[in-house]
Order: sequence, then C-alpha cells, then structure tokens
Amino acid sequence: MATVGMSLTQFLLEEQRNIPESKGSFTSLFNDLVVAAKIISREVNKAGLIDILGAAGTVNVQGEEVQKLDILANDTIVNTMEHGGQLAAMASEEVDDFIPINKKYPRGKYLLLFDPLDGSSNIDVNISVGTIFSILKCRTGNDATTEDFLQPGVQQVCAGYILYGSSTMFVYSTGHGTHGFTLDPSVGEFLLSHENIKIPDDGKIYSANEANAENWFPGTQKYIRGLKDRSRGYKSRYVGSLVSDFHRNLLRGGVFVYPSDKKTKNGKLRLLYEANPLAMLVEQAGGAASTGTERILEVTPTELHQRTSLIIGSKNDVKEAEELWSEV
Ligand code: AHM
Ligand code: MG
Repeated sequence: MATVGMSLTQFLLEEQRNIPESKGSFTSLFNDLVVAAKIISREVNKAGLIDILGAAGTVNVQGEEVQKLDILANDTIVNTMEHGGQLAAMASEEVDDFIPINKKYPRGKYLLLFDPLDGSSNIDVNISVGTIFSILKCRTGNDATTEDFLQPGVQQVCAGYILYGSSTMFVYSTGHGTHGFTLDPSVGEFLLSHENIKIPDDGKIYSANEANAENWFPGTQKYIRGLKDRSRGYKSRYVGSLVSDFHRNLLRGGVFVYPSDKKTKNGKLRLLYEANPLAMLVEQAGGAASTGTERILEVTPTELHQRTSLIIGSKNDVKEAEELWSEV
C-alpha cells in the first residue's frame, strides 16, 4: 500500500523496482510524458485568456475540424518526447502517418500512441478534455514501420489518460492495477489520490449519444431501452468528452456505449488511441471493454486510424450489452 500523496514519479519508481528486467528506460519515458501532461494542463487552463481557442482552419485524417489546442497538445507531446532516446516512433490521432523520431536524437524500443486532446470540440465551452496514451514495444527493434503499431491491445505495456477537469488527473496502468494522481499546482507534482481503482461490477449510469438512436442496430436499441426501465434506477450522463465520461463511470460504475451503427459501420472512436488504452485501464480496474462481439484488447488492428464500436465500463453492464448486441 503506497502513501496517499506520494508523487507519481516515486510511485512509478517503486512499481518498476518490483520488475526485475526493468532497466529504467520506461521510467525515463514516463517522466517525459508527465512533463508533457503538465505543460498541456497549463495551456488548457488558460485557454480562455489567450488566443488558443477555436478552430485551426484545417481538418485531420478523420475529416474532423482541428482545434488550435489539438495542435498545441500534439506538438507539446512530440517535442517533449522525441529527444528522450526511449521511443522508436510515435503515432497521433491528429497525424496521418506515424511520426518518426527526428534523426538528431537516439531511438529506443518503445512506441507511443496518443490522442493529444480528446473531446477538443468541448474546449471552447470550458468542458473537461483529456489526453489518452498507449505504450507498446516495437517488436522489430528501433526502426519502426506502420506494422509495428498494429498490435492488439493486450500487448500494451502501459496505458493512461490525463484529464484536464476541475483538477488535472493522471490515471495509468502498467498492468499492475489502475492508479490515479491529482496535480497539486502548488508543488507542480501529480500526487497519489486514487490507488488501485476498482470499478463497481454493476453501474447505475449509461453514457451514449442518443441522437444516434435511430441509426442504432436493434440489439443496441433493445439494450438501451432496457436500461430505461425505471425500476432499474439508471441515469443517463453524456459529456461528449470520452475521457470525462469514462473517468466518471470508472469511479462511480456505469457503461459508455459508442456503437457501430447503420451510418457509421465501424463506429466513431479510434481503436489504437482511445479504445485500447481505456480498455486496459478498465480491465485493470475489474471492468470490461467490448466491441459488442469481441474483447477490445484482442482485436488485431489493420490500420493506424482504425475505428471501432465501443462498450466499456462495469463488468456486468458490458456483459448485458454483449448478450443483446447481435439481436436483430
Ligand atoms: P475527438 O478525439 O476528436 O475529440 O473525438 C472523440 C469524441 C469523444 O471524446 C466523445 O466520446 C465522442 O467523440 C463524442 O462524439 P459525438 O459528438 O458523436 O457524441
Ligand atoms: Mg478522441
């Protein structure tokens, strides 16, 4: 049992000491990520004060409007991470191809995949957004190709998110439980606030964009209709920032559903940057994540920007959804 208030760096060092083969390169990579998180947090917090709100005037590979803060968060991560010597390459939701490490810097064995600012369409209205990340080992050494990124989520060595909310939180897992840290601005450190998070097996919250209900397949419609049975006591909560909806459900219990439907055959959310990292975190907390028919972490990706149907949260809620999913 660690001490509440222990810093994220100390906590990780202790965790890594228990892994005999750990040589410190992961810890060093992780520390750079913590610095990037603090920089983005600072910028997000002053979003209303300086000229970083609004659209950048471009669209990303997904055809979505890019926000200025998306670019700022993306560049902060790339610039902070590329010179550490631990990464073979990176991949970002906002960048078409993978991002090689600048030749000026040494390369390492890890791959970093990230959604720099999830929920960024919410930023102009002061709603919580977040950064989601996933770390893999580059199986072919340090000369990465796209194929190296296409590993099922079970291969992740670490996953996490930083939530820029009423406080900034860093939640991560290296496969030894899911732990949460809160940024104490007075000392500039993430301090342990939520050790070994456990999601309740049954939730009372469901999160879905019900404006899409008309396009849902019958199984999804039946599942959500069932949750509306007043005797079951469910509430509907949907922020529209995946990290925020996920974080609330992780702590309180509940299920987040963004299914594939008649219009978006492959779903909306991205497997590598969003679904896989959150699936690792939820499983480490005792929950589950599914496409409706398959465990998210076992899906073998075929494309960097692959989308997926996602049902994620409390174990029994996800199970119930899976049972109804294929009904026609
Ligand atoms: P983003 O990564 O471009 O911000 O998009 C993902 C977001 C999620 O945060 C959120 O859960 C979802 O899109 C909301 O989609 P919708 O507006 O269709 O409900
Ligand atoms: Mg996103």
